[in-house]
Order: sequence, then C-alpha cells, then structure tokens
Amino acid sequence: MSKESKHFDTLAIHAGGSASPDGSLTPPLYQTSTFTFETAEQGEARFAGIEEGYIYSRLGNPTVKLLEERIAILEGGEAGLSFGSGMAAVSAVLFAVTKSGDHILCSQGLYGCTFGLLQMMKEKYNIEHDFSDMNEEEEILSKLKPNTKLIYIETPINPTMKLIDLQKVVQIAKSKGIPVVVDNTFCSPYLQKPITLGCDIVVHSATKYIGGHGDVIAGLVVGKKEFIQQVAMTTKKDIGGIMSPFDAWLLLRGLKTLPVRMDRHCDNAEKIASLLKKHKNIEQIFYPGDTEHSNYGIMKKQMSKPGGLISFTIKGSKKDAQNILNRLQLIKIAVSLGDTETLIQHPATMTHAVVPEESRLDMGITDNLIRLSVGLEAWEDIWEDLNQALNRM
Ligand code: LCS
Repeated sequence: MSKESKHFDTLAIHAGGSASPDGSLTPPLYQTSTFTFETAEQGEARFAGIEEGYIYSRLGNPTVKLLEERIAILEGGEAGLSFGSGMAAVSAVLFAVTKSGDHILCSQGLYGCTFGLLQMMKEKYNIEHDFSDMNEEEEILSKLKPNTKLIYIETPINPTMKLIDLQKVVQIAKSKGIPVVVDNTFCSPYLQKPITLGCDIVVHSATKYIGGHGDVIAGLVVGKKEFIQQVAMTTKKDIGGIMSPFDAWLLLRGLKTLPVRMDRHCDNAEKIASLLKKHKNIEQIFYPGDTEHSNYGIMKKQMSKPGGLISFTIKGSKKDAQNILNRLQLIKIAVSLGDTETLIQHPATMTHAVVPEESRLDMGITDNLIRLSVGLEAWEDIWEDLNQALNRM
C-alpha cells in the first residue's frame, strides 16, 4: 500500500500489511524467543548479515517488526524501533547519541523519570544537561555548548502542558547541526508529527495513547534508517530493553482505534476543561485548547487537536488537592495517562516526586497542581464526579 495515498485512519489499521503468511485478518503473534536455522551454514549467513531472516527475538521478531513499520509510517519517519517501556526507549536514544563529556539541552520540564535518567547520566557517566525555555531563541543559543549533542523536548510538557514551537527549535538546531528529539507521548502521531516539522527523532511511551487500554508498558522510537539501525545494534541489542511480541500485538490492536479514541479523548477534554475553568475552587487550568493558554497559538500551528490531558491548580493546599482525589468515585487515582478510564494524579507527590523541590517549582509543578487524563466515559459522568469532589473543598 502506498504510504502517501492513504489517510491516517486507514494507515493506523493497514500500514505495513498484516505480517500474515496465511491470510489471518489480525497479525499473527510470534510468541517465540528464537528462530531455527535449516543448516549451520544458514545460521552463519544470518549472523554475518549475508542472508536476511530472523535469529533471536531480542534482535527482531515479525510481530514486533510490523509494529515498528506501522509507527514509522504514522509518524512520517523512515524506520521505527520498539522497547519494553517508554524509559527503555528514551534511555536507548540518549545513550546511543552521547558519550562521557557530552551535553544535552532539554526543555524546561520533563517526565520525572526522564529527569532522573539525566541526573544519573550526569553523576555516573559525566554526560551533562541543562534546561532551557525552548520558546526563547536567545536562551537556547546561550545554553548550547560546543559539546551539545542533542536537544531533547517534550511538548506538551508533562504535567504543566506548556508547548514548544518545534519548527522554531528545529531552525536553531539545524543551524548548529544538532539533532532534535521529541517525546510525542502526550499527542501520539494522530495529533502531532514532529518529524514532518523537521525534528530528527521521536520517542514514545506507547504505554499511553498508542496502547490506549492500560494493559501494556512499552516504548517506541522513530527516526532515520541509519540512526534506527545504530540504536538497534547498540543500546537496544546489547542493553536489551526489548518489547515482547505479545505487547507488540496489543499495540497493533491499540493503533487501529487510535484516531477514534483520540477524537473522543479530545472532545471530552474540551468539555471538562471549559467546566473546570468556570469552577469557583479552580485557580488556573493548563489545557492547550484554552484560548487563554499562553501557547494556544503553538497548539493551533502544530497540533491537529489539543489532546486529552488537563492540568489545573486549585485554590488550596497540597492537602486540599489530596482530599479532592480521595473524594472521587468514578475517576481513578493513578499515574499513567491515555487510557479508556479517566485517571487523576498529584504530580508533586507522584510522577514528579523524584524531582527536587526547587527544580519542580522551576518547572511549574506546585503542590496545588492536579493532572487529569480524560478518558472515554461519558463526559457528563466524568464532570459529575469531578464537580462533587471540587464542590466539597
Ligand atoms: N515520556 C513521557 C512523556 C511520559 O509521560 C512517560 C511516562 C515516559 C516517557 C516513560 O514511559 P514508560 O516507561 O512509563 O512507558 N509517564 C507517566 C506518567 O505521566 N504517569 O505515569 C507514567
């Protein structure tokens, strides 16, 4: 099937084919650790790369390969690679590109464990990093160093929902020859395609919208063929944070409904955000679809819709925030996001608890900040639950 001729919704179901040698509608699940060789010479040829074919599932597996082809097409990139978690994907990319003595420039705000990984890279391997407001050209230029090997960005940023103008960052990065990596977890390729905006590498926690049902932990990377091959043969093969064939199978299933799920997440979030904004106990909402959001213009420019996440501060303390979570009945208190169920969490004590207080406050994560991942339930029921919890403050 031609990649260019089909719409996203069709590609999410068909791109890369079915990987089925005997016509099954759904892709076969190759739940196998290894692959047999007809002869010893064939084994030698496969290891030598002279003959194409599978060897061992840490190196490649047909179910996993189909997912990698599909995500690459959906992101508009050349090739994809899969991992056992979003963090395995992030760390494989960061360690593939950097060595001791290098520097990474990051967005002012990152998922807590990505922050933790960067800390570890600094302490154990002398790979340094700095944070920058990525919408401020002067600041980026002042923080780039001769040894900067990578610009690493989340947009929207977890959990503050600040956005970064990717084309502007790309312009600066290209002038300096530095690759740009974007964590596209909050958008999925249905809402934002960083590679088509000039970015070099996309990483995903596929645990979220791509899986969509709260039953898989997984990660994906998309980029140029040469780069993907480099990661596949180094930090993936030898560190070994691979995705299981069954998880790839579940993700292929998840991708089929990504467009319809995302539309519903977005519609529900829009309704909930407009109601939250008017609530007397809410201080501020952080939702990219809010016309008063400071990055609303960036959302209109690079995202097809504002997404399914809303963060908000309440007029109250940490204890008040925790009490709101405790009063909820339908909405589940849980980290993760992008699931069918509406999930709520308190970033300062949960997803970003590892970030020291000063850095956390620099990122905008205050004790009265709550993050809501709006699910696929009827928005009226989500609101009823949230409203009763907020009203009793
Ligand atoms: N990148 C982003 C933006 C994330 O939000 C997460 C996880 C990861 C990478 C790591 O992915 P994982 O290894 O968990 O698949 N974010 C979480 C969150 O906000 N709540 O729980 C996990």
